[in-house]
Amino acid sequence: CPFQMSLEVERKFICDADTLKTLEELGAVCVGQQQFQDQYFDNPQFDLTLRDMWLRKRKGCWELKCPAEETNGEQSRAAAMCTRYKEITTLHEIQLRVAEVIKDVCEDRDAEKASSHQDDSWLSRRNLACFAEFTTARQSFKLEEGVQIDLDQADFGYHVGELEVVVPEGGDVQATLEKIERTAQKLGLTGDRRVEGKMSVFLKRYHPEHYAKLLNVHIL
Ligand code: V4E
Repeated sequence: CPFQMSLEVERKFICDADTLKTLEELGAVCVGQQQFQDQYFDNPQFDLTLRDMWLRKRKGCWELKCPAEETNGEQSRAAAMCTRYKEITTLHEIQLRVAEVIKDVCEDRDAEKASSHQDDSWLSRRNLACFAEFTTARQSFKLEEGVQIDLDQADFGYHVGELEVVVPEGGDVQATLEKIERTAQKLGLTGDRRVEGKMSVFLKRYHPEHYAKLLNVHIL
């Protein structure tokens, strides 16, 4: 498949009993419902996540989220409420990025040749194992063009909303932040602190030591 990389700008929000009602009143259109399982991978030293790199398998496909470099003019409050990550979905590119961080740990030099999204043998070469696994029920809505609103219910008991915009290469990040801010205002989101994602809550609960380390280095 072709090399695919997109920039995802996201703002999470607290999702409560009134959220669905608000969306309905605003005329948001439900664009889908789905359930998916995420498996997140790292080595025993957590070399990826300690660099804010998130390798996961979702619906049979590999995805790697890496932090995006900040560009000028993004010090606004709107920017502070959002996260920006590059999402890479081409397996070969994912393997290259992972290899930059985790050097060979086993001798099987053929492990990455012609691997597919279904063939997981490349993981052992990098000593990668699943450290988090959970299922999400997601309802998606559209209100403003290009902004997806996801309401996620994770199976370990955490409910969170997300405003997400995918920015094409060379796209206007500042305009995207403003668009997300407008949507947030329409939804009446007044919080001025970032809301925790599913992974943050999962790690706090099931890997408290690693969670504490990520907090210390300001990754969570
Ligand atoms: C923890 C984390 C990442 C893993 C994916 O997290 P999240 O965006 O919560 O997943 P999800 O299911 O919403 O993915 P989507 O379907 O939108 O692709 S990627 C980056 N982080 C770190 C992080 C952070 N430091 N702060 C916040 C608010 N979110 C994520």
